[in-house]
Amino acid sequence: MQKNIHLNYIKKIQTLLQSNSPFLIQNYINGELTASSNEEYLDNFNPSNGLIYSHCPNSNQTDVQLAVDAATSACPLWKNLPAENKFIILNRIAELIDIYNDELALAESSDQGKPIWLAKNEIKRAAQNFRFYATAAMQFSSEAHIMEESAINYTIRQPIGIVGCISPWNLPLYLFSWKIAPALAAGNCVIAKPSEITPLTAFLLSEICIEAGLPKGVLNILHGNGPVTGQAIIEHQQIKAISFTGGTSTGKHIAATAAPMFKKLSLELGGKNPNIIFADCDFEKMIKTTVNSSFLNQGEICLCGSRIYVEKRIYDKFKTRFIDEVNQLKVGNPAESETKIGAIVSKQHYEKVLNCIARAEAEGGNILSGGKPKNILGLENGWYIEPTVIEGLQNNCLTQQEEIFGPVVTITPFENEADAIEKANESIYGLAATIWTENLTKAHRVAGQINSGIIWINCWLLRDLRTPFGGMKNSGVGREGGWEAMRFFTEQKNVCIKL
Ligand code: TXE
Repeated sequence: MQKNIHLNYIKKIQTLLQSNSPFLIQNYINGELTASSNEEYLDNFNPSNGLIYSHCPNSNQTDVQLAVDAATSACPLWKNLPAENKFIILNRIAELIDIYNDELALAESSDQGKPIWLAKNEIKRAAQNFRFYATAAMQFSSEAHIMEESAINYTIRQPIGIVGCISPWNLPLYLFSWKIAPALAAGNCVIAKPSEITPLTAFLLSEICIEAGLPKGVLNILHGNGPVTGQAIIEHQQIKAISFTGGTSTGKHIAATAAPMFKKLSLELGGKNPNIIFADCDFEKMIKTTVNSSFLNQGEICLCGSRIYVEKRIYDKFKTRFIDEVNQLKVGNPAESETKIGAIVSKQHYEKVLNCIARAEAEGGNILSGGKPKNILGLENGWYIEPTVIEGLQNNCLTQQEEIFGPVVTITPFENEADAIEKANESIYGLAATIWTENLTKAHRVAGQINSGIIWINCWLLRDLRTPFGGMKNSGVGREGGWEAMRFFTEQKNVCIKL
C-alpha cells in the first residue's frame, strides 16, 4: 500500500516538530478536523528540551455536545454496518498506523519523552490493537442456553450506543487505541479524549481515520484538560459508558460522577507492583528483565515492578549486580538509539518524582544509585532523572505504598515465601506482580496468593491481547482485553423461547 498524499500533518510531522512556531492541534468531530468552539488552547511541551511544540484545544461542553450530536447521527449506520465492513475499516486503520510507524513514533517520542526505538514498538502495538479488534468484530457472537423443559435462551449483545474513552500520557497511542478499537468493533460510536499532556498521536490518528474511510461521527476525538473536557464527557447524559485509564484519584472522581447516572465503568488505575525474586531463580534472566521492568519508559508504566523483594540469601549478590546494570543505563536524548531512559513527561511530573526521592531519603531510605536530575548536553531544559534505586525502607512507608510512576524502585529483603507474600500484599493496589523462581510448584502457589489482576512468572510485560487486563483493589474496576472489552462495550439482552 502506498503512503497517501492526503495525510497532511503526518507527512509533515518532522518539519512541524522542528519549526520554531508551535502548530495547532485540532479536534476531530463529525469526520472533520476543527478548532474548539471557544478557541482556547493549551501548551504542549516536548519533554526532551522543555520547549512548546504545539497548542491543543481546551474543548468545552459545547464541543462535547457537537461530538455527541455527530455520534448520535452516526450510530444507526455504524451499528448496522455488516461486521465485515467494520473489519475492513478497522484493519485499514491498523495498516495506516503501520505504514506511518516512523512518523507516529517521532511524534510520540517528541510529545512524551520516551526513546524513539521504544515509541516504534508501541506504535506497532497500537496497530495490533486495531487489527486484533477488527477480527473481533467478525468473531464476536451470542451465547445460547438450552433449557431442559423445552426452552431456549439466547443472549444478544448490542452496542451500548455512545461511549467515552479517556486515556493517559504514558503510552499515549497504545492506550488510546486499546479502548477505541474494541468500542468501535462492538458497534458503538465513541467520544474519546487523550491526555492533554500527550495529544499528538491521537490527533494524527484523526487523519488516519479520515483516510481509512471511517464514517463521519463514528469516532470523535476531543482535546483538552481533565477538569474541563474530561469532566464534560463523564457528565454527559447520552454517553452511557466510560472506559478510563489514569490516576487512582481521578478514577475515584469519575466513579463518583458516573455512578448516580448508572453509567457502565471500566477503570484501569495505578499500581505499586511487587517483583518477588526467590534465590532459586534464573539469576541472569531475572536481572536483565528486572532492569527493564523497573525502568522501561522511564518507569512510567502502571505495570512496572517498583517494589523489588529479594530473598535474603541472594540480597547482596542481587544488589551489587543490579546496581552495576542500572549504572550502565544511558539517560539521554530520546532520538539516540543507545538511550535507554528518555525524558520525564512533564515539568510537573518531573518535580513530583524528585519530591518522592527526597521523601524517600527523609523516610530513612538509602539511595544506592541515581537520585538526581540528569543534565543532558544540548538539552539542558529537558526533564531527565537518573534511574534511582533505594533500600532500607519499611514496607509501610509512603515511598513503598504510593505510586511514584517514575524511574525509581525500592529493594527490600525477605525471609521466606510467607514473608514475601505478606510484603507484596501490603498495598492498596493490586495491578500486577512478577515472581522469579525455577520451582514451578512454588511459583503457582505464590501466584495463587498474591492479590493482583496480572501475575508474570519468570517474565514481565509478556502480553497476549486475548487475556483479561486490569487490577484489584485501588488499581481499578473491570477488565479490558479480548472478549472482556467486547463484553464491556455491549449491553446484554436475554431472549427466552418456550418451544
Ligand atoms: O493522570 P490523570 P495525571 C498515575 C500516576 C500519575 C498520576 C497522576 O501515578 O502520577 O496518576 O497523573 C483525564 N474527568 N497514572 O494527573 O489526571 C486527563 O485529562 C475526566 C497512572 O496525569 O488521571 C487524562 O486524559 N477526565 C496511569 C486522564 O484523565 C479527567 C497513567 C488521565 O489523567 C478528569 C497515568 C476528570 N475530572 C497516570 N481529570 C496508569 N494507570 O497507567 C483528569 N482527566
